[in-house]
Amino acid sequence: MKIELIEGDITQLAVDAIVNAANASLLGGGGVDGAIHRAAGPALLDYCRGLGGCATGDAKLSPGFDLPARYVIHAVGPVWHGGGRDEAGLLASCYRRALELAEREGLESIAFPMISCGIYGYPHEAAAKIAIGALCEPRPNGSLKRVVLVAFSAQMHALLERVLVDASGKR
Ligand code: AR6
Repeated sequence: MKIELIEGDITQLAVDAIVNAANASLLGGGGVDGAIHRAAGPALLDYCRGLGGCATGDAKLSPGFDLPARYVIHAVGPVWHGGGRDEAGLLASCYRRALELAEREGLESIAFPMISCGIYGYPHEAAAKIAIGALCEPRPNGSLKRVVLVAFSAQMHALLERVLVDASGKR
């Protein structure tokens, strides 16, 4: 699977699902979570109240309501505590679980933000390697045809481009 890099606002993307960098309550917050709830409208929060939260490293699906995307997959990334609390395993798990949910629904396109790279403080280069590693894992017979990784700054876009080139050199 080829990963597509985009610099911009994930809430604007007309893909089957956008992934949210949520917290365990699934009741909204700042960063990309706040932007997704604003763009989706209040029905998203009402729906999320019924989901009963989500464990770190896991993900849950909701409709996209007023978003151009049909679904939101709410993934809960780890807070960075220095690396000794299985942050890397939990972060990779978010990407894998979101892909699994998308494929269970038969979705063809999905866009991810850089989970844990804002308020949760994950070091960007380490997170980029984990994200790209997880998104490049083979998924035989999966439905997804388009996997997009969204950078919210030119700096993040340049970092992702570099990590992606390094990763493809190793395959
Ligand atoms: N489109 C794409 N990427 C974005 C957007 C956007 N509109 N807005 C921010 N980013 P963060 P976290 C990038 O902080 O670190 C919330 O309060 C941002 O630049 O949104 O996983 C939740 O409720 C960064 O690279 O998520 C949790 O409590 C990346 O998205 C907590 O923050 C993730 O930054 C989760 O923290």
